[in-house]
Amino acid sequence: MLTLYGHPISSYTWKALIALYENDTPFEAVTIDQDTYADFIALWPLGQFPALRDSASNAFVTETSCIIEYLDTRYPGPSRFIPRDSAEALEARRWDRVFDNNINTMMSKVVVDRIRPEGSKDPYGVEDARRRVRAAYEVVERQLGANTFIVGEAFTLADCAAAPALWYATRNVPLENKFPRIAAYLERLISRPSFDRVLREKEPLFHLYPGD
Ligand SMILES: N[C@@H](CCC(=O)N[C@@H](CS)C(=O)NCC(=O)O)C(=O)O
Repeated sequence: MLTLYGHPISSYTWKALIALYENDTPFEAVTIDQDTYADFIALWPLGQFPALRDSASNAFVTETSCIIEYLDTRYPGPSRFIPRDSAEALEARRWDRVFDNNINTMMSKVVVDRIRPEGSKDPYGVEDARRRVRAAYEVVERQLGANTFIVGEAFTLADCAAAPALWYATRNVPLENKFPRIAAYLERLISRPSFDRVLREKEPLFHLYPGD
């Protein structure tokens, strides 16, 4: 049995959920909250989520990119997240890093700053994070070209990363009509059944998200 430890409004949890939903992979979800946090820290002292436990192999996998590769290897389904061609696989892994490092994590800096106590806010760090997200929009817009998904016509690991990263980032660092390919790509991701399911399930909890 697979167990996913995560949180319903966490962007990285969404990334792993998209991969699980793509192939209808059975799993149970454990929400990390005040009641479960101590148990989770005992399992994974770094405290970052999501994490995947597989009781069949006794594996405990962290880092969403590794969780998705694990699913692709151990629980393959119709959606293959790592392309078979090694050059295409490299591109999928590369764009996965761009969405995580330059958009998702930067966007989190902008959002987390809103709930920091007065006196510990970091306006310089927030402005730098916004600048990095805008720079990433430039490269993603260029990369998309006529592609349906970020590395071509197939939905890959990198699109699992892109969906929550762009969904949250565009609410915090708007596209301002400058990135029409990203806007259209995000619409394609939103209409993908796996991501549509994540959004419909989590919508009742969106009010927990620290908005402007
Ligand atoms: N590189 C990690 C990032 C995971 C991450 O930053 N998760 C956030 C939740 S969306 C988190 O754990 N935040 C709490 C913390 O960093 O302590 C991954 O891909 O899994």
